[in-house]
Amino acid sequence: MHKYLVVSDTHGRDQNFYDVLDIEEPVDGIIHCGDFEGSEGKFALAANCPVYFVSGNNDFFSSLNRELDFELDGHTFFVTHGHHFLVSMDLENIRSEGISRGADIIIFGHTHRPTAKFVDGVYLFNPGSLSYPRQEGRRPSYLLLFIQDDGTVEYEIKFL
Ligand SMILES: [Mn+2]
Repeated sequence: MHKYLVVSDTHGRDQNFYDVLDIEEPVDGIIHCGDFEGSEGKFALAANCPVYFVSGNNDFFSSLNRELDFELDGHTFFVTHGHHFLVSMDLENIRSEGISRGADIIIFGHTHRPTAKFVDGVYLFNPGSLSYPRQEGRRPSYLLLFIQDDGTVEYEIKFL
């Protein structure tokens, strides 16, 4: 079983990221869906595992990719911040883009609201924001992704 930490939208307010690392390590990978505002290098250094980081709409000078496609544990991932796919409106654009890339796990941020959906064989995950949550109750949120040895996906949205 592999455990992945999924976070987003830290916006330069970084302590919650380090707190979550303390709580959740060891993890097999960290996915950050963008809007670091300058902390991506520090986060990569703090991680003791592979990192999958993309830039967000507030990462103006970042050299990170805006999108990542990769394979992990028999699944095809598509990770992007989401603003180019208007994820604040609905998830159809990002879903169809991910499917066209062969992804079955699509991960994004930007809305600062945690989401987890599984529709027609495709997962859509948004960990929410660790720094500026906007959902009801406004607790900083993140997502854990567990992939079993047989490929089974499990997940948990957690709050600080
Ligand atoms: Mn943001």
